[in-house]
Order: sequence, then structure tokens, then C-alpha cells
Amino acid sequence: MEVYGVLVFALCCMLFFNGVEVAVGLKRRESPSKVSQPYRTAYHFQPSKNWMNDPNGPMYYKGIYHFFYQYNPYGALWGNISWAHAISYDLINWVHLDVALVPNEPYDINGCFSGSTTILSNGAPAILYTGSDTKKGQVQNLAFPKNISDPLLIEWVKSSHNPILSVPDGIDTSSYRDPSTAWMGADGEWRVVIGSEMDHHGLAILYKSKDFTHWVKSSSPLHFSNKTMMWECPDFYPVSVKEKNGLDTSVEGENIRHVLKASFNSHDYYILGDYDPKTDHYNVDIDFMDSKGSLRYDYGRFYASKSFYDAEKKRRILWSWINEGDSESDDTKKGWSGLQSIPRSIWLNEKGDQLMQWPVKELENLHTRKVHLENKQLKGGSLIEISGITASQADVEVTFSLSNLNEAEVLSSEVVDPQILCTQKNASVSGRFGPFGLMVFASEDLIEHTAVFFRIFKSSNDFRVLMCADQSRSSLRPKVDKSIYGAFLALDPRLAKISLRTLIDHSIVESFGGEGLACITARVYPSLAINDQAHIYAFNNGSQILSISSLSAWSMKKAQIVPMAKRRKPIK
Ligand code: DQQ
Repeated sequence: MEVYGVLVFALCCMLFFNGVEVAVGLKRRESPSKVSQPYRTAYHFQPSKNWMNDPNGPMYYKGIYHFFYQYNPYGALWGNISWAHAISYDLINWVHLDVALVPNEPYDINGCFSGSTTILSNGAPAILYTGSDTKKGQVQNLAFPKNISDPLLIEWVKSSHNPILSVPDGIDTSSYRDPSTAWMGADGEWRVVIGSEMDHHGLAILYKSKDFTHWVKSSSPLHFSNKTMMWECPDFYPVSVKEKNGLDTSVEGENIRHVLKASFNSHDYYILGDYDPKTDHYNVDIDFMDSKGSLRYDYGRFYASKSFYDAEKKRRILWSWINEGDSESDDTKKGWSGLQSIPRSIWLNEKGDQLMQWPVKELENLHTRKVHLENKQLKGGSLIEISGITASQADVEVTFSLSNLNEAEVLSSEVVDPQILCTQKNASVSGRFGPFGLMVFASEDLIEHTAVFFRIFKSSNDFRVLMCADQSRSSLRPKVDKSIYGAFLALDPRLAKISLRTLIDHSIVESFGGEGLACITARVYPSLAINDQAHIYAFNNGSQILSISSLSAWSMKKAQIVPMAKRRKPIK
């Protein structure tokens, strides 16, 4: 096994990767500028500086998780788009490696755009990515590891066949990108979809290949929609209807349904359906933007996501780009832009009509000081502080129990946009059951706070649970985004308690309602409630009494996300 020698830096720490010793140089952290950095996160993935957007090609290979992402090595704004690369043993602590793909060929000189990895039949990985060529036209390219016995996969070689695909007739060269992970069909041929737009309709163009290099376009796309524009970053994968375990992308058989995700309108939407691997026909239940409703991975900031199958732990993991809600000049000042979500396990719910999401279990290894309380009454108009933990760097899980639900407010209309409802009835608007939930990044005087909360409504013979993330008072700074987000939780509050898990990390508030039924991610930029000036409260601003059946909150340790020191040549 290869051991990499290192140049010695002033501070150096070693991470041990199952016997592969990776030397990590903790060079004195270069602050991109002299500005203070209250918004850098402690346990969400981010590079030490510069621009980051889409997650690309996550995979598990020879005992190591690999993560690539769209990156500008030279600045805090989008540009010079390259594939940066990091590795991990637990999806939480990471070592940054050399950039894997840089735009240096005529077929990608204007950017190595998004794409995916596929583990081929011989066990070796391949990258399919979009290149922006000399004329800024989009083409598809292929790259392979230089040395497949290197578990770190440090060097990647672009195929001499590149570009392996050019835009088909009828498609604009600027609307042809983001190849998915490939899967194998019933005939033993590979399939891949590419995001596109035709006649102002979003579509996933389907290609087939016997050798992964020569691809033939199928006569029909895998799917298209006349209710959306361009689809970016399509993802297509099987889910089990019987168990929470994830499935490898090529798995077929009984008790399997397929998810198609497309990124458009600044959100990640998904649909469920049955895929026939013989005909490539995909028969969907409820289509994108249907009047019956649209499913989204996350109802806040969450875009260009990508999933992968973790063969080690038999689960499907979802990553997503969480962009900034401040201005470009703020990003230039702070020297960086963009976060990744905490990797989430995803699986089909028991009813089979939506996905569930939960932070990967490994995150709990960062739990440190814990506070816990049970059976605590919260009268109408009251709040309690969750003290004793680091409020700017925490993981909070709370379950509320309610009684006398017949007293709930009546929701007059059946079809209501949850975001509009959360905006009309924000955290300061008192109701009956709700708003109740958590106030995070709260200043002592509560002038600043971000509220993640619920409201219960009665409709004709049903109940509806609304989940909101209200950023309207998240900052005294005038020019940062203060949207209010909303989603309905598909649960019956007569049968289930209402739970909320919120990951709080300096400028991100990632919330999971109803044990993962709905997620809302917010980016906030408090000016008072930063670092040890931040507080967390559980609150009830409704008139009805309710109780906290259980609340556990932990301070979170900082994840190790560190650059690899410059290596000398590998020592055998
Ligand atoms: N970002 C990439 C594109 C993709 C977009 C460029 C989505 O490949 O369509 O950085 O955020």
C-alpha cells in the first residue's frame, strides 16, 4: 500500500484511513481577507476558501468516500469551474486533495461543469462530465483514474475520445449538461440521462452504450415536462418499497420504484414512478408541477443535488449545494461562497408516496455536551431557553405533544401554497396550535432570531401540519435574504407527535420535520447572534398549551476538514 510522504509544515496532523496514512498539513489557516468570519461553518463541508457550487460524482471506492464539487480555485465568485476533490472515511471529516479536473482542453476550456461517477463492471470508476468548449457550447466528456489501485484516486486522465457526445439536433448548445450516474439495463448496456431543454420544455435525454465511450441517443427521452424549463443535474435511481436500505443504481426487480430528480426554478423537485429496464419506459405517478402538488427534497435553499449508493453501509446518500443569501460583494469580502448540506440518508416512506431524509448517523460522532429535558409544559405565549450548549454550533431534536386538536384553526382553502401561508402567518402571528418550535440564532433581546416552527390547521375532516422557517428577523443586516419558507408535513397530528431536528452551524439552519418527512434549509447572517452571543429557545406563540415530550440538544465538535499537505512522490 502506498504511503505518501509529506513536506513538513509548522503544524501537521495525521488522519488514519484504514491503514492508508494520509498526511494532512494544517498550514496556518489562510484567511482570504482580514474580515472576521462569523459565517464559516464548523461541521458542514466547505473548502478553505473560494467559490463552491454543485456536488459532483460522490462515490464509495475501496473503503473511502470521494466527493467532488464545482469549484473556482481563483476566487469567491463563479468562474474557472473545475472539479475539486476530497476524501473521507465517515462523510463528516474530510481531506481536500488536488483538484481532479481543470478546464485545460478545447472541449472543456470554459469550464468542467457538473457530472457524475459510475463504478464500471470491472470495479473501476469513471467520471462523465460536461465541458464548456471554446465557443461555450456544452459537450459531454469522460475521465478515468490514472491508477485504479490508488484508493485516493488522486490523478484523473481525460479520455482521448473527448468530447464523447455533442449536442443533438433541435437542442441549443447552452442547454445540454450534467450527465447522471449511469445504470445498466436489461440488455447489459449502460444508460445515462443528460439534462436539457427543447421548445422551452425540460427533459432528460437518454443515451445507451455498450462500452461507456460510444453512446447512442434513444429515440425518446427518459422523461420530459411541458410545465418546466431547462432541467439541470438530473438524478435517476431505484428505491425499495420494502426496506430503508438504499439500492445500487443498476438494481432492478420486484418491489422497486424509481425516483427522477431535476433541478429547475432554483429548487430540486422529484417524482416517483415505475421504470421498465427492457423498454426504458418510465411511468410516473404524479408529474412535475402537477396541480396535486410537487415534491421537493427541501423547501428552503437546496439545489443541484446528487445522490449515490453507499455499498459499505447499503444506503443511498444525498448531497446538495446550499448557496448564499448575501451579495456577491459580501462573498468577495469574506473570500468564499457556498456550502454543502449535511449528507442525508434517503429512502421511500411506508406509504410509498414520498422520500424520507435524515442526516447520516456519523454526524452524531460530533455530539459533545448534551442537555435533555422531558415532559415540559409550554403555555401559550411562552418560551424556554435551551442553555448549556454552544448555540451557534448545535444539533437539537425536539418532540411536541398536543391535545384538544379540535380547537385548531380552520384552514379555509384545500390547496394552499405552504410558503405563502408561512409568510402570511409568520412566527410573530399568534394562532391556536402554533406557531411553536425553535428560535435559533437568537440574540439575548430576541431582536434577531430565526424561527423554525409548526402550525396545526383543521380542514373539512382532516388536519394539516404546516412547517415554516422564518428568516424575516434573522439579521439586522439589510441586504441579506430574509425569505420565509414553508412545507406541509404529511402526518396526522392525532396519531403522531410533531418532531423537529435542527442542525445549527454558524450561518446554516438545516431542519428535518416529522422525522424526515419535510426538510427546510435556511442560510442566515446574524449580526448580533453570532458565536457565543447566540441563544436557542423552544417557544409556543399559540394560545393553546402544549408540551415538549422530549428535547435533546448537543454542542457539536468541529469536523476536521483540512487540506492535504503537498506531497513528495509516492513512496512504495
Ligand atoms: N452548475 C453547473 C452546471 C449546472 C449548474 C455549472 C447547476 O453544470 O447545470 O457550475 O447549478
